[in-house]
Amino acid sequence: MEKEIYSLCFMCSVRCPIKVYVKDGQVNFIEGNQHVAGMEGSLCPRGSAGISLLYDDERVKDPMIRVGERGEGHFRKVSWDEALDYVADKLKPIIEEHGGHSLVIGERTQLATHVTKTFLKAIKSPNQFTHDALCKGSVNTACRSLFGYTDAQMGMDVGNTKHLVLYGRNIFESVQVKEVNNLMKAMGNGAELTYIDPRVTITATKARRYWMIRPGTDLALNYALIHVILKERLYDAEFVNRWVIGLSELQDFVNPYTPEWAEKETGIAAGAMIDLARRISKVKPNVIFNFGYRGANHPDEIYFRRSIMILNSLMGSVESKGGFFFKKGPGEEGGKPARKLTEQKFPKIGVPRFDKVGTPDFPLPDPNHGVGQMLPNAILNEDPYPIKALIAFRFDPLMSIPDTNLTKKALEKLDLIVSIDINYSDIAWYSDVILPESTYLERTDSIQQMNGPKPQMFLRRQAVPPRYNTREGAMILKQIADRIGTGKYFPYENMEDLVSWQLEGTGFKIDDFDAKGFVAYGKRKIFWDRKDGIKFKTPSKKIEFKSSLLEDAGFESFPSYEHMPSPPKDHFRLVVGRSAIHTHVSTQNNPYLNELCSENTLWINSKKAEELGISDGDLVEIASKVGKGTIKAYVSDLIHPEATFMFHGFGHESERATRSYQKGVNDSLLIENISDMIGGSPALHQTFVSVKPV
Ligand SMILES: Nc1nc2c(c(=O)[nH]1)N[C@H]1C(S)=C(S)[C@@H](COP(=O)(O)OP(=O)(O)OC[C@H]3O[C@@H](n4cnc5c(=O)[nH]c(N)nc54)[C@H](O)[C@@H]3O)O[C@H]1N2
Ligand SMILES: Nc1nc2c(c(=O)[nH]1)N[C@H]1C(S)=C(S)[C@@H](COP(=O)(O)OP(=O)(O)OC[C@H]3O[C@@H](n4cnc5c(=O)[nH]c(N)nc54)[C@H](O)[C@@H]3O)O[C@H]1N2
Ligand code: SF4
Ligand SMILES: [Mo]
Repeated sequence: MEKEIYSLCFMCSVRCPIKVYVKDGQVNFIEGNQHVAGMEGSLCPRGSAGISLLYDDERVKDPMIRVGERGEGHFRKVSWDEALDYVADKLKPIIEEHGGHSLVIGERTQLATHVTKTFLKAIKSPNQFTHDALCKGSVNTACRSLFGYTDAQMGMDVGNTKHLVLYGRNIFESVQVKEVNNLMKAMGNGAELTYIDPRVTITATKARRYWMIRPGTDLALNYALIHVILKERLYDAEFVNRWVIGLSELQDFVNPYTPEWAEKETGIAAGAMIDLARRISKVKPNVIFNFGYRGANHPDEIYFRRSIMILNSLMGSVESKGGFFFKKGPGEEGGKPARKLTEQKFPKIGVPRFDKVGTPDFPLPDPNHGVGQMLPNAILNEDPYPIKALIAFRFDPLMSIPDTNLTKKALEKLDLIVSIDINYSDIAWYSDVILPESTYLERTDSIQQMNGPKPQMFLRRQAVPPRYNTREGAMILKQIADRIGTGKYFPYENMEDLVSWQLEGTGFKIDDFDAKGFVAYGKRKIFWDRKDGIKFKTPSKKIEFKSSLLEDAGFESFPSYEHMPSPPKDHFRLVVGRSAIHTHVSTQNNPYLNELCSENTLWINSKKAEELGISDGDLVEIASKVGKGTIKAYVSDLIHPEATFMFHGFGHESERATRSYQKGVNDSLLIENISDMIGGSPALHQTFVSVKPV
């Protein structure tokens, strides 16, 4: 028997639309959904390795309860009832004695996020956090400070752009399939690519212009670009006059930041910056300065992300073809979005979040996501109150929060740690209870509301039944809620029920997704009128260069640039990033992907390596203030002498994941837990490390 099912990939959280081919109950092929523009049937290597995840016999097959000490890795296989009863019996007294807020749930934003939030709201806990701040918290805050929208509410029309500037946004390795295809289409039509990175990535090799910037100095570069654009009046005057507040303040501010000044800071020739400003302004407004995710990550990151979006605003590339746009929801077509469990009425929550987001101590990060890297110190200092339990749901705090030793010390204090995972991740290995989720090919999930130029809804559909004794996350949380007395907030018995409940009032039914894997509210692409129709959500209804969000909270809109120090002698600035073959910390044990890339190496500039007596392939010791490790050196001219680079996600400690166990080094062991305390991102590239031969 053969069948074809439209679904959503989850080898990473981009959730590309896919088509799954099933023969005699086995998945034998997965490809991109041909009906979705930009997918063109393609998948990235990780998406294609979904089959290898499904058939991996090292994933968690049954609910497990720890028997030895935490981290020893001794577990007892138990039934679902026993595991769920165990968790509920531990949680009930914790909630009674310390309040619902003593439970934190950390998750990667996902389709079940509305279920997680509901679980916590029902017990009066504000303490759900997502990966968002760890990934791009300051991008989110920067966008809200300028436009009143989060970055997630904005999109980029890459396929029609004429010039794309990327600050370490390594599109051809840190992949989103549609974006890669759209960029290739645009480049085929003559679009120009400018790429800036202290390291030569694959994206660098495809760019028309590549600058090996001194690490951490992108903000200086941007101030110089703004300087030239304003001085030479290269901006879109009509757009700026209509929509921008604070142009003259910006003009005064960037006056001292000349290209010659920036050359000294960045190492990029002044003439090259002037040339870029002139060239790009010729094709405005069909240009994009990409606000990115990672790249330069420092305590002043919010100002860097703001500078990128200020450049776009000066180019008028907001709500323009080949520029940025605001994602349009079903309301624009007279439709209704899928319902979420969070729309129910809940008891009032009377305490601040564990990370203090939304209080005067940490006013600006997005409270819908929180700031995960605050968790270790919140637990250790019992500030603002004691935290007793953690559920890690598709999130690994040991590898994804900087300073693993600190995180471990904090987790030791907890009375209960539960993981909802598919793999023996490091956090699963360290947990008291592991509740195994079915993989994305084995489960139906909540609706994906996809706003964009065309509002749509997508559905992840079960392609094959679970191979092992696993369940869907939304069912697992409901079954715990049933046991702690909050089951009434979960009005479903299975995933089809939940999806049907979500679709009520939208005019669509679950079967409507059969034909193409998605439903659309309308046919047209919606762009607002750039002259008069853009609905900015700032208090002034304009683009706020001079930001009320920042200034009302006591921060400056334009603080002076602070020089980025070079590392001390024999030290480097540690910078990290993703491999094209792996997803963060999730896929290192995947049989196919492990075969392609099983460990990380440490990139070191050839001249520096020679000074230190290090040759390519040598084992070296890398050490920071907070940790150290041993790793193979990759000696090359392709990296700036001040930087040393490694892929994130390696160096797993979980012995049950035998292919990834102790392969390479975990970057979180080395990186200090420092944050941008305005925007919310971790300053992942603020740590200096020493490197020496072993
Ligand atoms: N040191 C350091 N820290 C970082 C970064 C860095 O570069 N360096 N990058 C940051 C960024 S950009 C991000 S986005 C975050 C990502 O942080 P995470 O979300 O923690 O990373 P992932 O690898 O996406 O997923 C983590 C867990 O999800 C599990 N998982 C995968 N699929 C499923 C599933 O279907 N169901 C369930 N229940 N579990 C599943 C995996 O086994 C893994 O344990 O990390 C951030 N933290
Ligand atoms: N294959 C793959 N693709 C992914 C993911 C994945 O895990 N694997 N994850 C997805 C997610 S959640 C995210 S957030 C994105 C991340 O996508 P990107 O933001 O492209 O992230 P990274 O791979 O971390 O690449 C960061 C780059 O910044 C460079 N860099 C370091 N310091 C500086 C600096 O000071 N200035 C500049 N200009 N560059 C610097 C690094 O050398 C590195 O090449 O990728 C997404 N796509
Ligand atoms: S980018 Fe790759 S791994 Fe991520 S969802 Fe798309 S196909 Fe899957
Ligand atoms: Mo991310």
